[in-house]
Amino acid sequence: MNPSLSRRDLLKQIGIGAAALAAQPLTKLIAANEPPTADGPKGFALPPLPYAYDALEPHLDAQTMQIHHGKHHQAYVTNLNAALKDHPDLLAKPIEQLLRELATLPATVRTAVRNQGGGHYNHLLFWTCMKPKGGGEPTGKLTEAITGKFGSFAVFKEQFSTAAVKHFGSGWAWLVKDKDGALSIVTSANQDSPVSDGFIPLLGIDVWEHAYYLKFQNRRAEFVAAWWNVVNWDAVNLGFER
Ligand code: MN3
Repeated sequence: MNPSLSRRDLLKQIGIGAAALAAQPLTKLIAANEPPTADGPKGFALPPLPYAYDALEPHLDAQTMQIHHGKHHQAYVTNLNAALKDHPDLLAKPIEQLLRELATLPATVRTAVRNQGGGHYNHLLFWTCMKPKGGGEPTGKLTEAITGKFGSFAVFKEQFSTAAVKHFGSGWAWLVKDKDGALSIVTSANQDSPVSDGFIPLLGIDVWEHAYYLKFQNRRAEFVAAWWNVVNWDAVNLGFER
C-alpha cells in the first residue's frame, strides 16, 4: 500500500494524463478520510501521499497534512473535474499541459482550470517536494546552479524564505527554471502556477493559511523555517534535470 510517489513518478503521471492517473489506487489513508468523488474512468484523481500524514512531524503536523491533502487538494480535483465535465478532450490532457496552454483554453473553463487545475498541480508538486528526514542542502548540478545564481545556498534560502513570508495573502513561493535552465525565485497569487508563465517549477511552498494555521496560527515565518526541514532535495533535483 501507499507506493512511494517519487518526483519521477509524479512527472510520469503528469505526463501520461488524466486517464492513467484516475486508475491510481487510493490508499486506505485517503479512503478512511473521505472517498473521493472525482475518481472515475474520466478525469483527474488525487494520488495518495508518498508518506503517512504524520510522517513530517514534528515540523508539519498530521492534522494539517490530513486536511490539506484529503480536503483541500481533493476539492481542487473534484472542482476541476466538475468544471471540465463537458470537455472530455481537456479531461484527457495532462494537467501540466492544460496550465501551460491556459491562454488558449475556452473562456468558459479558463478560470476554473487556472484556480482548480492550478490547485491540483501545485499541490502535487508540494507533496513530492517534501519527505520525512528531509532538509539539508541539495547536491549535484542543482547545487552548482543555485550557487551560480544566488552566490550560495544560504543566500538562496534567505531570499526564498523572505519571498514566502512577505507574499501578501494566499499563494506560493517557488524556485523555478526557465526554458534556458536559468533559476529564479518567484511568487504566485492564489493557485496560479508558474507553469502558466512558461516556467518549470522545481520547489514550491504553499503559504495559504490552510497550510499552517492549525499549528502555527499567524506565524508564517515559523512555518517556513520548519518546512526547510522536510524539503526533498532528491525530488527537486529530478525536476531540475527534466
Ligand atoms: Mn494548499
